[in-house]
Amino acid sequence: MLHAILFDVDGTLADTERDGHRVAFNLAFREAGLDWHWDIPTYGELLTVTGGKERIRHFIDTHAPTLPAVDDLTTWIAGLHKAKTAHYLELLQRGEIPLRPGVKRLIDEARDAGMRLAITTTTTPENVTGLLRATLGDDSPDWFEVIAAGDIVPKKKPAPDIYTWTLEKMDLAPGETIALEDSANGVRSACAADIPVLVTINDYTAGDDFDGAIAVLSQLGEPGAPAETLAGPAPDNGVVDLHYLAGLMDG
Ligand code: XBP
Ligand code: MG
Repeated sequence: MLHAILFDVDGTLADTERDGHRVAFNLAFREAGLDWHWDIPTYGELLTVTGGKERIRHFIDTHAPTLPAVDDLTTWIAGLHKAKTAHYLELLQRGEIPLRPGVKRLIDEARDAGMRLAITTTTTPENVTGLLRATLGDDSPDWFEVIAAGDIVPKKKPAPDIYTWTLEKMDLAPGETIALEDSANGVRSACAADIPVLVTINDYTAGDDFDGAIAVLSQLGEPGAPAETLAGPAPDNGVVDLHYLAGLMDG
């Protein structure tokens, strides 16, 4: 029986990565006087590492970019990442990042039905509330019983920790929930927590391995603009709704 929907954020609620996070990272690099630039394909490769601070460190380790003399790399990365978050929040406030098709419709339907909602993401908490406020209104963060985000758990996706943390907070069993994800790391994280997972792909994740997901769709779909089903059961008329999600749970 489905009691709660657990939403990933980046790539799932909105296409935040290419025109949001990536742009914000580059603005922070320039501001810090670094000659680093993450173009679209490079950022796609870096996305295999979740978490912005972890991604910067991975870039340093793998690309050996010019680095200023710093006392403590961890502290320096944290400062650079803080500047990136400020730029990202500005992009959100300018309304530059819309929700993906079907997201608002499904959230509205779920709220009307009294379904419990949560956010389960590796991104920084302010980024979640910023996106929700900019797209769904000031009170929308309160619609989510739990916003599990960022460094709340030490191990980010693909580790199961953020999902198990959410289940504990909500006092739910994995089989009473469904996760909505967009990436292989997200699917691995949800599956490792035994949570059924539905995937909506995007340009960066279309080639990912979604082994373990119950269904893979192009998007959640809207009446008249159906989602394409890439694996698993197809929703009626290409529109993901509560009836479809409940059916996925029944197998
Ligand atoms: C999202 C992430 C995040 C964002 C950047 O993954 O990996 O790191 O790219 O956000 P998911 P921060 O969609 O699986 O949650 O810079 O705030 O980490
Ligand atoms: Mg994601």
